[in-house]
Amino acid sequence: PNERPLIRLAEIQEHNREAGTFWVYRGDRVYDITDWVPNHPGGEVILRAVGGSIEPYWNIFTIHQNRDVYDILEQYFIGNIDPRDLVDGKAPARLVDDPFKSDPERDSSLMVRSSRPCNAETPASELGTFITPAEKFYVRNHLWVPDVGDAEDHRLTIELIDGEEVTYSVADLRKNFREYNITATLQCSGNRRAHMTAGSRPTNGLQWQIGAISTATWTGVRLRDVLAHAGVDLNEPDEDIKHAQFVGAEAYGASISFDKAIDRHGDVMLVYAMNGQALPRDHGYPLRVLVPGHVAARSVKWLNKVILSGDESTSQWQKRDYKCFGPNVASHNVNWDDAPAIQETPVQSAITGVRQVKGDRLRDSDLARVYGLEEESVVLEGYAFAGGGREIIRVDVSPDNGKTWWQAQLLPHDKDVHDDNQKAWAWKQWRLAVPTHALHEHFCVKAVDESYNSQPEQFDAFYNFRGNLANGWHRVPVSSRS
Ligand code: MTE
Ligand code: MO
Repeated sequence: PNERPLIRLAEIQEHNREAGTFWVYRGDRVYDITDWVPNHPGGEVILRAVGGSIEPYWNIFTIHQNRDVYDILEQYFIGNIDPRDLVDGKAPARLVDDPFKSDPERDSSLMVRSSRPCNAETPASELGTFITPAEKFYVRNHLWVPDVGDAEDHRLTIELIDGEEVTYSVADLRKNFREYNITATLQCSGNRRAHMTAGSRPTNGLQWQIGAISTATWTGVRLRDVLAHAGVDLNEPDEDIKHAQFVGAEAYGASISFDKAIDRHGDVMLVYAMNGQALPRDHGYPLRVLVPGHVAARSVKWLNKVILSGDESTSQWQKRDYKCFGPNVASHNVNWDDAPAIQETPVQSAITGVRQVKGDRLRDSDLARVYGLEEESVVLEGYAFAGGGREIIRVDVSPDNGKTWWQAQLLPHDKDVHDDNQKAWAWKQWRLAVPTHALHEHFCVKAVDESYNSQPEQFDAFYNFRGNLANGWHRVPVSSRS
């Protein structure tokens, strides 16, 4: 028997974020979620949905499409929508306030994979320089760019394990802590996903080519220094602290191990500048955490909270999306809790340019001296990178689809940017000239890091349905030279 009342849409709309009680609907069912709001793991972003349908938001925050979440919602059921307000049995989709309307303008040379949210890769022509100009740096936004107003008004809150909070402005960070510059590469876990799809089977996610990776010099203060100031004993920290969670202003969140957060050689930073300029809005203005050597998903932008905790971040980007499973696992049979979140990343490399060079131009070049080349050659260029601060020690290139291999020349830039104690947080640029007669069918590249890790030849054996960490040999047809 349906003893619950029928509720008009207009009444639901009155229980919006200005009201004292918050209602939402899903299908034709209405819920009073007032008591749930303070417990919502994603925080206050839930208030965007109140007074209307929850569904447009669950299509963005897909972690909610899950039995446990449906069950929580059902506890707050208060009635059904009056059939007079239904069209074909459903409430009309309401117009949601456009959260993307204050997104910044972007450089037109970026290769856009999706525009709302903005996901755009660095063009190959810009991947050949060691430092990526900020406006060419790839953009990976899961949601909108939050409008945080002035840097002066922004606050970073550190929540300690006992729940106590300490708050800093960006000016406090600049004034009270030693400033550092770190040159570090950020790589999205989906970089080269399109190659996994092409080399094996379809994968879920943005089909990035080789440009979801870029390098910048970041300026800021060390997270460990700020944590010490906030009251954490770095020598004998509380045993209960296992993770440092990061919360972004638009609702994105992720976490890293507490060990990495306070590692003297981990170089985790709170950064406010990129390549000597204020952080651009797309890259986290006014404050971002930089977690060098980890997948870029952990370098949370628009940072407003650090939580020291016994638990990982509860966000979908920690608990779900950024994990790898065996080739037999698919979205219908995955158990997300079976795999750890991706943190440090494996070895990666790519060919970013292929140029035909005539012998006379080559004769006096350093390449000719290294390789003794006089005849017509093809010059290949690219990048190589490994996570965990592991240095790239070698890049091998094959001009004949993997039969014979040549060693590329590693360009020396990064020697200038880090002192001897610092780990290798930045990619290496490499170059190789190959005589035209040696070419056959496909060029391939693979790199080797200081632990002698390298890259798999094919994609099938490590295919994962989310297409993460796609680092099979990068192959380019010999015919692509220009
Ligand atoms: N931080 C917030 N707040 N929101 C986001 O969507 N995306 C993450 C990470 N930090 C993201 C975020 C992911 S998956 C990547 S790859 C990097 O930011 C991208 O950083 P970039 O846009 O500066 O290149
Ligand atoms: Mo990413």
